[in-house]
Amino acid sequence: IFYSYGSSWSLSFETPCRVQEARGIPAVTMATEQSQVLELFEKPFRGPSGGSISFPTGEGIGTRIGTGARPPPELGYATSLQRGRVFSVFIRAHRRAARSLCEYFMRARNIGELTSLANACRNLVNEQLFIYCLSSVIIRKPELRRVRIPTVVETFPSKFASQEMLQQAGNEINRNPARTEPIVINQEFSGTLIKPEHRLSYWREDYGINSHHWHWHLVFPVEMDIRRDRKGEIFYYMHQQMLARYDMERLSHSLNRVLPLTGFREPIVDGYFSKLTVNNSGRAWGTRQDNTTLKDIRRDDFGLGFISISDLELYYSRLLDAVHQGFIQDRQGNRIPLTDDPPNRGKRGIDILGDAFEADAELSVNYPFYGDLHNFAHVLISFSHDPDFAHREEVGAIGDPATSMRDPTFYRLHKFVDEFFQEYKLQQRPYNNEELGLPGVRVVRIGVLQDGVPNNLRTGWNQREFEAGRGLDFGGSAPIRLRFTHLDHRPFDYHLQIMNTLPAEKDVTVRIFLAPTLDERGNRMSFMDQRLLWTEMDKFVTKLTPGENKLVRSSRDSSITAPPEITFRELEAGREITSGTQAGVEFGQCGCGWPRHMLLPRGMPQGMDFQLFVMLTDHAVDKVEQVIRGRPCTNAVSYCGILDSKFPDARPMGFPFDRRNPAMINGNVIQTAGELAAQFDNMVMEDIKITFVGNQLQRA
Ligand code: CUO
Repeated sequence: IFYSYGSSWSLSFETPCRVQEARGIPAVTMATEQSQVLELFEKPFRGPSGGSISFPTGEGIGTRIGTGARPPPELGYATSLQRGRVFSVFIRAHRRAARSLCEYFMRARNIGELTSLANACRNLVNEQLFIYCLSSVIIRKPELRRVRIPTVVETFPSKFASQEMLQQAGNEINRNPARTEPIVINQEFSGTLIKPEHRLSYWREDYGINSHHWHWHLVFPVEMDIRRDRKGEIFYYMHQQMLARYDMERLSHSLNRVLPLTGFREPIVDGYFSKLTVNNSGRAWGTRQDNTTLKDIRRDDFGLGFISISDLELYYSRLLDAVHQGFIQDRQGNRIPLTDDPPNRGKRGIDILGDAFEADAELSVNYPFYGDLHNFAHVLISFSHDPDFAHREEVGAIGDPATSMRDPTFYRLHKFVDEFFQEYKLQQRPYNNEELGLPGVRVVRIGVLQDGVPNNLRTGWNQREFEAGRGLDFGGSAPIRLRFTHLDHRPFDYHLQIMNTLPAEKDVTVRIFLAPTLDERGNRMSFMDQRLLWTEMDKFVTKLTPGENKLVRSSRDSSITAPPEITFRELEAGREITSGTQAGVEFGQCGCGWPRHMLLPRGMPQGMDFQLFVMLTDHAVDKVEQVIRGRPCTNAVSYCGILDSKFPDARPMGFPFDRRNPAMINGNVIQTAGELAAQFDNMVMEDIKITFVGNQLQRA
């Protein structure tokens, strides 16, 4: 079959149970399977003797604590991680353990077998590793596609709510075990506003973006023998887009765009104190003071040998050489050209560089030479407070994808990573008229409409509750509900008026971007200055009839967002999909995707100027022929791809803003995005405002 970015007009909603029943699988079987899975995910820290947690002995890796029983050999390295400690995909020894455990789970042919395998090892392996591999296998295996994974916010509430909050809740339950009404605690953030950076705490500590990042790294794992189409490129693009969104948010607070780390020898300006615990025993994440200097590390408790800053500098220098020389060398010394215009749709340079920089030892062209730069950088920063385990301190929050986006330094690190990719991108030729244009198709007008108001979008605070008790060891029958305050907006529609002057129908890809109009100084931006602020809002395919076409597209159908997190309670009640455009379980989400409530930047109370950029391209050029296998996970395609299938847009990710602008078009000098749009009928820009109304946002 042929698949591409979906059009919301052609798909209807169908409940999962109906889909399954139609295939002869009774709903009751599904419910039983789902409840078996929920049982595996509930209270992951409950120990072999009803909740005990093992404390580190100082040896960590290689030390097995728990039942005393010898682990079965088929678990391989899976038991090499201590229980009660952090599991991090940024650490190679942990990835090796994950691969063993995932391979062990992959033998399951159905939910019953998975449950048996899981119950046989759950007291022998690290709790976070256990949940990671269960989640990974449930997403990957076609035989398990009928069940859903509950939100990681409820499985590991200690990664999303402060120890103080959870402790208060526990105390309340202890005081009154018969309590039936929920305990509601309003969220507090980790810092105070005395530090201007903390104006962004609500954004960095949002449960949705952190959950997305956890899922993203679950779906695009490193060294797990899983092949994902354009993985290196999507690593670059998804993180670049998160930075663009962060910068939009910063400008909404009159803060400058984030600055990159300038190397590994300068003090790290921003500290971070997460207030979170890594498990229910109160073991805290490592913290970092402002202006901490990085040091060489040796953390045998994490299976990390000696990692020096010089190693990272060497890797960086070699990678930069590759960019500047225009080729990268494999282990046999072959020179592989780096270009984003490879012949015969070969692997793009950005994809090769992404694999080498992240890095993935199995995908990097030369892992021993180009190293493990990005992962090591996470590791080095996450151990900067205790590089040699002298203080027996735990890894910092930047060492785990579920918590790393809380730390302001995450963005400086990833800005450093992105500057490398941009160094490469700016060496690519600009797009030409043929690539940018679409003769015969004209975008006449675009705009947005929210609650009947044109081109002025409102954002404000909303709240969402989760049951923390699902992931905690304490508490009786009373639900421990946590109420998170988060940014949100009312849904809105894009309205597009398009003229197709061709004599026939035309399939087009509609690309919608948003960027702030003004820079930090209040000036309009050049194309090159604004280039990295353009955030993808939506991308979809539609068929234009000859003549005038009026399209209405809902913000809810965005190609970057996922539907709201699914809770234990909702899954128990049989809810699998609340809304969305994809039908049935097999086209359901896998948790990856930017949270819908964070689609818009905050804007300003007095209104902030933004620009919408809409571009139509020829779908005949964009399309990718492919067969969808397994569970496609087609939500948030632009950030998460389609599982086990090709990325459904042949153009470079970020097109057309991933490259420098053409200097001239049709004899006209191009210096701004507006000047570019003015030269092409298939592009248009529109000024809009985003106004932050605080608590006045009506609940959606
Ligand atoms: Cu997602 Cu560094 O890759 O955090």
